Amino acid sequence: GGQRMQWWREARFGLFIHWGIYAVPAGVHNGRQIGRGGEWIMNRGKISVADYQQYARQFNPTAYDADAWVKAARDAGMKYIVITAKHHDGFALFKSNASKWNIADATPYGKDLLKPLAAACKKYGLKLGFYYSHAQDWNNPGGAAARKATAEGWPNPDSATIDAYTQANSGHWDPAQTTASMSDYIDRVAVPQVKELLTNYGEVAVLWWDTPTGMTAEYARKLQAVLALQPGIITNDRLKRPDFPGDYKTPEQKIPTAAELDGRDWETCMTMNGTWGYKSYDNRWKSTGTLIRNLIDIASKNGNYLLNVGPDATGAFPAASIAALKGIGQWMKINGEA
Ligand code: FUL
Repeated sequence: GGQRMQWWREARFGLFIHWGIYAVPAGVHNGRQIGRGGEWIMNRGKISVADYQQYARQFNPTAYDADAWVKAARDAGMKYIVITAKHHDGFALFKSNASKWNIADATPYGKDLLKPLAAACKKYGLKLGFYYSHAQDWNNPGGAAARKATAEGWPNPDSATIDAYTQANSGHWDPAQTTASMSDYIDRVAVPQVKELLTNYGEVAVLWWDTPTGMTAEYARKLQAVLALQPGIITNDRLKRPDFPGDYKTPEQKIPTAAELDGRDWETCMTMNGTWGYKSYDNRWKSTGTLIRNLIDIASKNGNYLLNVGPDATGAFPAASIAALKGIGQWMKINGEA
């Protein structure tokens, strides 16, 4: 859809936000640093459902200021925001009637986090998109669980050993995860939650699916049908591969070379340090100069740059992320943008 894609093609620069319960352990479980993305801690650390849900009792982001977040993005020259409405841990940042594992029902904070963000996006004129982990869900029974082989081999050296139980149960590590079928999970959790997201927050510009583990064409069709609730919405290419290509491709943590481009729209998503979800000890920050050069490289090849911030459990952006956004904004001003 050329018309639907127009704003996105002009946007060039957006803010990705990975935020959820994983910001509480912040990369450390039982005194052990768990490797790779902080948002994968439950899976990599094989944390039981009951233990992981304990962390929700400490998720009380009273410093959350949606207005300040969106203003920081706007001042950096960003035109849209994509936030993890639900990541692989299945936790919903919104009030949901399809699962109690959500911000309003499972945390002391007790209220929806996406409504203020939608209001701030409207105020500052940014488009709002929702990331939704439609297949993987490690808390709602029946959701899929991926165990990816890595360059270092199988199992991932960062994770606990893949034991016989996990081998025999499609990557799950806790019997609580398998008390429903994936089909039930799609019908009872994923489809109703996507309906909630596309009904309760005004205009939703992007649905950002992720990791199609265990997806069938039937599940994909059910989810795709819900998009009719937002006639102008666009989607990425991660609903199910390769038969549901969506509107644009999503190279992750890398910028395609000119030779790799194939005429399809694309968006590089990238972290500012080494993790999507907040980790207390990840200090591998890219310099502001690198981020600006990445943006130039991407824009020159007609792509978009979706740059990530992982807020902490209080609701604050890491100081280094705030500084980087400011630095990019200064460059934008000098160079006639924003
Ligand atoms: C990946 C996910 O598994 C990561 O946690 C992150 O959300 C990234 C953007 O996509 O596939």
